Amino acid sequence: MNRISFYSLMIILLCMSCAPESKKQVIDEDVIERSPSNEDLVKILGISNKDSLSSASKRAIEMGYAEGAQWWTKFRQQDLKGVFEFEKGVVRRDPSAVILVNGIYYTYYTKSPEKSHGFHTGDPTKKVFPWDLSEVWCASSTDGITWKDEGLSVGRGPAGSYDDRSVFTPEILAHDGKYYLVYQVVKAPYVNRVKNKVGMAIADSPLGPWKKLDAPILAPADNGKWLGEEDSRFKVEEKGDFDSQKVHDPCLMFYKNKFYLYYKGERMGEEHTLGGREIKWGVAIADKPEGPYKKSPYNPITNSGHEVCVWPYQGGMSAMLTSDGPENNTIQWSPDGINFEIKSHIGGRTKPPHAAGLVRSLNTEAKPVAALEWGLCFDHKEGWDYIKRYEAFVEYAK
Ligand code: AAL
Repeated sequence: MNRISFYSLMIILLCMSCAPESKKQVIDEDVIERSPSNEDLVKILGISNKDSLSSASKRAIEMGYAEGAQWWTKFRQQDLKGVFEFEKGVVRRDPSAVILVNGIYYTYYTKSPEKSHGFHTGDPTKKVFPWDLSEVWCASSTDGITWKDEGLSVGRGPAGSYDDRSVFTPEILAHDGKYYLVYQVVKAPYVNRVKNKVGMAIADSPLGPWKKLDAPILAPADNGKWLGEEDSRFKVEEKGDFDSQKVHDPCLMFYKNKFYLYYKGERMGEEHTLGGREIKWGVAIADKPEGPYKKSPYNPITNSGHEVCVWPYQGGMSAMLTSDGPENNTIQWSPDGINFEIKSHIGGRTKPPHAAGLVRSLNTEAKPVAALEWGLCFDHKEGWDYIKRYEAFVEYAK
């Protein structure tokens, strides 16, 4: 039963408790036409008395909590071998999707040496975050377990360029014989108030050589206003749009004959709401992979999430939202790549992976969450980020 019919049923149930006898019969017939029946629904949800619905029971009806588990799954994670074996002294994180080319899997990831020191050292050359002073590197594998170092894909630009400080958090799209890497870029100095943009590099082979575009393909909204000169990203006169400071975690998809660049927005003056950090996703769409990208008028397209994770399913787009916001740890689906609805809640014991890099060669149409069968993610150990493998291990509901 879809969400709308659940919602209608809730209204009907509420009306029934106060409807006169003659009207009840009409409503009952209406309910019988929509299955499950009123009585079945109450049983499915384990509600003791249909005439005394608690707030939780009303919400269960409204939100469709009795729907099947076909969008729900658990995850387990394992350490990898080769270049992705845990290594102290090197940051490896935010793996891209995994693409399969001529029988070999390729992934791209953020790599940087040494620990970060935060923003208060007084030395602008010091690394501020684990992803500062980073580059995009490549690894390959034939079995998804042992990964071989394929070296640097995209490095930082020369001093004064838009990506002279850090290039990181890549995603990959293989399309029409070409390879498109999209990634975050930061121009020095890396201060709290720095704006983060998205860059692109293109190659004819997964191993490059990669050619960067002359300018970023996506920038933050320019409608926020900082308050004063102190380097605090929380002090603002105006917060601006959801993506007024940073456009992050780009993920490029070829969809409906266009190029959909999904991304995470971070806002100037970010606050906490009932869901935690104010983090939302947007999408920008172009006719050609190089752009120009136009932000959707429907942005933001999520209320929550962190690293972007999307895959096609039945003509629409699915998404796994983790970490932040009131809808964190949910799997969602939209018929049009824009209007997402919650399909399952995967918090608690399901252990959703961080920064999931999906395997693009999996048959995403096999089941709602078939795209999540295995992939890459990252974790922290002894103060260092390293790349791991995740697997979805629950048999999907029949
Ligand atoms: C990640 C991503 C982006 C952020 C940082 C590195 O998990 O959201 O890439 O900038 O954290």
